[in-house]
Amino acid sequence: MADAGASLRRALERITVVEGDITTLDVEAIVNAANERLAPGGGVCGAIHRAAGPELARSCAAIGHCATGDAVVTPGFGLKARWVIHAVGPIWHGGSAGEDELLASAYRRSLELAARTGIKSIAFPAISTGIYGFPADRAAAIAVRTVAEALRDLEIPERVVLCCFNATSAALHRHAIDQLRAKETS
Ligand code: AR6
Repeated sequence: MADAGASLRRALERITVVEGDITTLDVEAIVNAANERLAPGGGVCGAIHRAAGPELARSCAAIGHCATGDAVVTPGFGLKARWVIHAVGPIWHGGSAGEDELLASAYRRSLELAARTGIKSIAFPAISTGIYGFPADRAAAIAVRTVAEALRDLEIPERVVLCCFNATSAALHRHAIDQLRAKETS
């Protein structure tokens, strides 16, 4: 068990939390908090589509659909990032409809797809915590644990940025990292 704790702590060192606009980050891929139809929407999705340009919507339309908890990849077009991974998180229905597992799956599938695509650095927004209404503290704990556990098994991405849109969200993610590190050290 000591080895498992040490490898999770090493994985946590590959995760950084930043506060800002994900469309401006200098990473190979950014993750979009998408919907199942892969249609341009509001929130971070709207910002990503605006920054990437209309080719992104055409590329999404050609793929057509992505199930909740899953992810697909397109080029980044006008973005600094070469790739966009479109991950569909769950809509919050109170917590008894498998939301936790579906949110974890959206993060895990994004990282697996990134690894298959050869992506070394990737940034995530706080999936589902805006328009989809997932409680931010609960989502931060799931995001941190899922990313750390997935990185334990993946050589790439080497670096994962959790890009938070405000100070409260950044504090929740930093707290979740501290909690997990403390748990794995004790
Ligand atoms: N950079 C980083 N984070 C951002 C940005 C940005 N530019 N803009 C917003 N956020 P949301 P969801 C944060 O609502 O809850 C769309 O219409 C935001 O503060 O973007 O998964 C899609 O098409 C929040 O913390 O995504 C779907 O239909 C987080 O990003 C639906 O909304 C996620 O908020 C998805 O809803």
